[in-house]
Amino acid sequence: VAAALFSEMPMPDRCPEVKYTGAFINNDWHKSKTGETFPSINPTTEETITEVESCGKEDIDFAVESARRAFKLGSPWRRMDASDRGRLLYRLADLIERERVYLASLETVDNGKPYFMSYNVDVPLSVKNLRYFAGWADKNHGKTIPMDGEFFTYTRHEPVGVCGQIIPWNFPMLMMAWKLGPALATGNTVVIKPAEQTPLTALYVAQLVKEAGFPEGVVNVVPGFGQTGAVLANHTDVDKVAFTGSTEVGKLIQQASGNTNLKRVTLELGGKSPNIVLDDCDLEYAVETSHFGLFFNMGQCCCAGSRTFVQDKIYDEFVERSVERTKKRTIGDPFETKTEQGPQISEEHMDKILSMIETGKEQGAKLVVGGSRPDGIPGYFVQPTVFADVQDDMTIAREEIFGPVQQIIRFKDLDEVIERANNSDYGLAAAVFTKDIEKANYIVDHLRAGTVWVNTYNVLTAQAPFGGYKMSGQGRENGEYALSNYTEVKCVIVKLKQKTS
Ligand code: TXE
Repeated sequence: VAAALFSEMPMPDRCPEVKYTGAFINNDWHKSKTGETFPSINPTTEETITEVESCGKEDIDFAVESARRAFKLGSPWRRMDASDRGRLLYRLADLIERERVYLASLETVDNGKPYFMSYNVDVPLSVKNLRYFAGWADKNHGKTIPMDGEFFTYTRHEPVGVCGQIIPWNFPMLMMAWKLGPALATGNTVVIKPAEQTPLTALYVAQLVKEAGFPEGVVNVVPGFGQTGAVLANHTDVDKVAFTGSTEVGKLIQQASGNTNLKRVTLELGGKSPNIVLDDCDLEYAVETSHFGLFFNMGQCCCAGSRTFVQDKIYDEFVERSVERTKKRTIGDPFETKTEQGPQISEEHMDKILSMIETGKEQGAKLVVGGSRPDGIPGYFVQPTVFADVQDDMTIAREEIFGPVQQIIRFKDLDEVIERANNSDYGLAAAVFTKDIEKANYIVDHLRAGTVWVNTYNVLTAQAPFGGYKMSGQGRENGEYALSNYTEVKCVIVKLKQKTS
């Protein structure tokens, strides 16, 4: 498959011109009222790509006012047929597809992820997500209810209102699509704050929103730091906040809601996902898929399989083969098609990963490959790293590293591994590798995680729900389940003279 994709992939634009760096409010570009800018840095070269407007409270107020106006009863957006909302989303998807090479190139420059992935994963999955939710726009209907008494009762699925959407840097475009799709399909208006590390594709997509024909104020994109997100989370005229990011900030978002207007909150937070490899698995496949499950996107995935539990009998061979595979992992210029791993998102994040590696060594885990920055190249790179003999209570087995660092942990039997896998504050994803369907079902049923993969990993599509148990979040994104995060249910009860069955 990879070879086929390579041959069809057009050449990237290694220096994509950056066209939009302002705040997109009311379908227009604005300078920040703070008068400040911040640099967006290319993590491969450590150079500044461009300066971006750094928005503050006044800018958020302006964006929220615009979104509120667009949501007013009688506005073009509120009067629009649901099928036309869908049509606009389809058009936005088409425009993103038209700009596929440019957007994939810009994502790679701003984020550092391999162009092969931006082009074949991030951009097409964003397009598919918007198309999936476009299809829902005129299908998310209420019910009529056979209520006791002389009444005609029905429900309406109404939009929640003005939605603040705060997104991270690991999949900048895709996270924007995950947020925009269900919100717009169900008739909300949005104010999006992209991550400060990766604002550029979100700003370009904002211009495409305008070109697609969305009315003024329906989508607003406001670049800025965490404090700007905090203003949105605390804003009393925002009806809902959807957040993807750290568990630490997720708690602040929840508190902000409680301290202000009890706005609706959905959260997609961190994870420490168990990947359980049984001794009857297809070993070669399990090694390769577990490698992918951890190292994909430089390990910067909330659902990364960052606790690889391997059964006793195959443990040593699994470690040996994982080390061999990891040594072959190609790292370097993300525009080279052979590159599997680009740089981490920032210097700060690289330092955090390196310090976690030190903690792993200090606490007695066995470093079997990698462990430092590669020599002789600029950029925030971390060598692909594997730890063996990891114990459950070690920091590297408990806390999210969010980097290319695999922890391989030994276990003996099923009940033991289930208990250890569930012994975590997180519950985002999990996986099991086995040829025995009974064992697979048993493990699946006992794991406390929002997604469980069987003999696969990192399979995420627009149609299937995604979200966390426990401290990994609240609510579900994607699939039909996402719609309820963006709708209020209104129950209408009409007095009848006489009911008829
Ligand atoms: O996340 P933050 P950071 C995890 C991962 C990573 C760690 C820290 O473990 O190492 O979080 O990453 C905005 N109010 N994930 O510091 O700070 C911020 O501007 C409102 C998991 O980058 O949570 C950005 O837009 N918003 C994850 C977004 O929140 C605030 C993806 C995420 O940043 C804010 C990223 C505040 N007080 C990191 N402070 C996943 N679940 O996929 C920051 N922000």
